[in-house]
Amino acid sequence: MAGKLVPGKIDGGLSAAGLRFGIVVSRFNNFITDRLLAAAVDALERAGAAGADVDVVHVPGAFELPLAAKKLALGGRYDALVAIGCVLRGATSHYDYVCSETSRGLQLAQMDTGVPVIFCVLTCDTLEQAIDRAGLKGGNKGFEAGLAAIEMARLSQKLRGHGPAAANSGGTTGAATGATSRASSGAATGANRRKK
Ligand code: INI
Repeated sequence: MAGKLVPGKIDGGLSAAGLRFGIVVSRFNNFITDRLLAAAVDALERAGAAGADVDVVHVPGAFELPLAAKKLALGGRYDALVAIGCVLRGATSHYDYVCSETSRGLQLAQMDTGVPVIFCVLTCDTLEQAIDRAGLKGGNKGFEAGLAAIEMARLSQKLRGHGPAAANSGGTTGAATGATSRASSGAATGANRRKK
């Protein structure tokens, strides 16, 4: 019998149809962030997202991304968010503060709200490194971020049925709850479920 156990597999798909996305993008270094944004939108569109279901919000710099992302997440409209920025190292320690607070704030935004926030903030020593990651040598991190947003949105829909609250709510066992959740189509979006 040992070795016959096949674990249940839970993962997010890559269909964006019916999902809602918010993209927060910084104007600072917009030569780079515009390219990341275009690629993120391209990824969502190719995966089936509708134009009316994707909103883009601009902020001054990377440091402002977390607050805007958290406000969008709290609004309950979006299944996932993408935060886009580009921080380039300068001669002072300013870079370190902007990088650490931006990443920390974006992580807090998703952990506090439960809405996935994809980290698409380039932190580079040189402009050349950033250009490479915004469509040249290193591919485009914006496209990767768009795909990550779709996957995390879908995964979040599935995991909603796997938490302690779900296991305790219907008097069913965790396993039964999980099986029900796995069998569901996932058609109802997170945004719809969160609506009061
Ligand atoms: N913001 C960026 O997005 N990238 C940078 O490289 C950057 N640098 O180097 O200063 C930057 N600074 C601005 C910062 O994000 C805030 O907008 C500003 O401090 C106002 O709060």
